[in-house]
Amino acid sequence: MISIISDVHIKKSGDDAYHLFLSFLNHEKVITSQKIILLGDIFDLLVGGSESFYLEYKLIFDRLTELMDSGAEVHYLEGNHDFHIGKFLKRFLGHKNFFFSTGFIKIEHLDQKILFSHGDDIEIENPSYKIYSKLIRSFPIKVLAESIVPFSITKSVGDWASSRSRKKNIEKYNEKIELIKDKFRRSTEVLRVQEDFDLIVTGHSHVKDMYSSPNGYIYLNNGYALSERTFIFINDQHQFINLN
Ligand SMILES: [Mn+2]
Repeated sequence: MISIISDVHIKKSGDDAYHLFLSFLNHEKVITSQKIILLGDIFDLLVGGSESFYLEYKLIFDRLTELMDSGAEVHYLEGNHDFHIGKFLKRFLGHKNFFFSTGFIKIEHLDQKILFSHGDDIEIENPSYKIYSKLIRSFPIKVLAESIVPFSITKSVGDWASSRSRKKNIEKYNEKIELIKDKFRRSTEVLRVQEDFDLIVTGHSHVKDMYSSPNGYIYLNNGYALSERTFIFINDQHQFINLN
């Protein structure tokens, strides 16, 4: 059994998103899952990571550790709001059951090939985003984010950048939802030419979807967790599960 959530966008300890994420980590289906996939943009912090970040979200990191101690694998795929935190997560979640990835991953489950991607790395027709993403992930910025700049500064840079990004998102999501939905479906079709999978799960678009491709695979997207209040659960079937 696999439980997946993305696009929670926790901005600070104690906010609605924070509580939603904790209720996910305490859900009986998540507790009994062998794999828990955190599919990017769990945190709305753009860059960096430090001890202050750990202390602010201690309850979350302790809960993740408990789940891993009980045998669950936790896979963290970085999103476009929470990248550069790999080194930090490995330090604080340094656990044999913790796996971090900057790109998509493939998992075999009950004879099904499942591909998990945050979604920004497979999105077609977004050249300006690709340039921005490449720049922001470049080596000097990574070094700054991970080691030199203190938490308070990375946090305000992160706040500034994510408020800019939100503004862009409003423009972006003012396009018809159906256009976004269609674009992400087509993105999975394009990826399918190179990659083999029976099921593909992404986030990032903030548009919930369950789509059966004529090419013989299924695409799932949980949407924006805070408004959908669901997560994806996969056993021999796949479904959206409500969070309270
Ligand atoms: Mn995203």
